[in-house]
Amino acid sequence: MDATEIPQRRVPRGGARHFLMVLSDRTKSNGHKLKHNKLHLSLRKNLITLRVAEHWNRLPREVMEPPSLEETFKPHVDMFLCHLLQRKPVVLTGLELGTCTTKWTIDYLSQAEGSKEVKIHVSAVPQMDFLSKNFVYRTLPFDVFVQRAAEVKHKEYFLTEDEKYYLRSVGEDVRKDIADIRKQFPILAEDVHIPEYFEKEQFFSSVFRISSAGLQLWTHYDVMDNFLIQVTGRKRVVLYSPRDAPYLYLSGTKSEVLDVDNPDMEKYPLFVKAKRYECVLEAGDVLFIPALWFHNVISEEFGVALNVFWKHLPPESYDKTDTYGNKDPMAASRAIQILDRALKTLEELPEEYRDFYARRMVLRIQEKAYRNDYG
Ligand SMILES: O=C(O)CCC(=O)C(=O)O
Repeated sequence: MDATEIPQRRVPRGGARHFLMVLSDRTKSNGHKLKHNKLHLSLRKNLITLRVAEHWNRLPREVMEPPSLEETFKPHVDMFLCHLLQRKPVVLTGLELGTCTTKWTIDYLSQAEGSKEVKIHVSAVPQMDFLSKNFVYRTLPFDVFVQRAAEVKHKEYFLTEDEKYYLRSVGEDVRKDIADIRKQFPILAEDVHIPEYFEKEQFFSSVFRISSAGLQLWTHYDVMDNFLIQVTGRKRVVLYSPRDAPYLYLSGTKSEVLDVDNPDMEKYPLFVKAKRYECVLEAGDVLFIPALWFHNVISEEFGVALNVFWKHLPPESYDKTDTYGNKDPMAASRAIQILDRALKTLEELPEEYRDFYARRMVLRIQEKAYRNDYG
């Protein structure tokens, strides 16, 4: 495929221009081409519209008119492919997701999967913090959990009468098994049609998520591509590019900055430099979150979501012990270990020399490993 510029008239005005991009020659020659063509064919079977996560201080986004004719369809598919290949988040609306979007009421969910036990997060505060672990894990029958997550004040509770609940489904054995809604929630799985925008062999996990209104999930990245399918309830997602990692005060895959709306600027002065992208997912919307993009999620309403991770790197790149899709690829972990050894070696030098050679090493890393085409 030749380098293709998205036609200007197809792109929403305002913030969306931020994502306007060109498929470069680099993607043409790196082995994505074949996949892209195959993907293009399977995409054409589906009708999608696109909205683009926009920079927070830009104009309100515009929703594109749903394409109804074949001739208006191709640019939308191309636009999605651009986001996929250029590793940019995008909101897809109007996808065929199955009967879940109409069926999944609180009563239906409770009846469908009954009283099987689920391990959940329970938090006395709306902002859950994985690093300080300000929440507890508890087990409840699924139907009881759903009722509790849907209510604001509880008669029965673990911590406080207005505690919040969150389910992130896991495999049978958390250390070995991967979350797959077809295995853990087989009845509900029947109601979902997962968008077929990747090859079957690339599938990694389908994670069922149910959240109380108001609950906020810490900012983190995952190492695989991901569709966040918002089945019911409204959810706000704030995203940051992997390039802004230096401003996010990372601890592993998570950011220390919990309150992205009112950050402590004394503690996190560089956070202001991170460019914030934001979208609000309505029921039936699907957000494509590319691997390594940081995301912070707040459920504005009680909501049910499914997120589907797939491997876009060769399968051997991933850590085989990773059941969550958030362990760094093998080569990245090895490189970080080597860096740690190099830093240990620098300690053999007096401070003046250590500082000088550390700076030279940074320059070398920048020169050899940084992209210069980051859009
Ligand atoms: O929607 C949520 O509750 C969290 C989503 C998330 O973290 C993800 O899609 O990786």
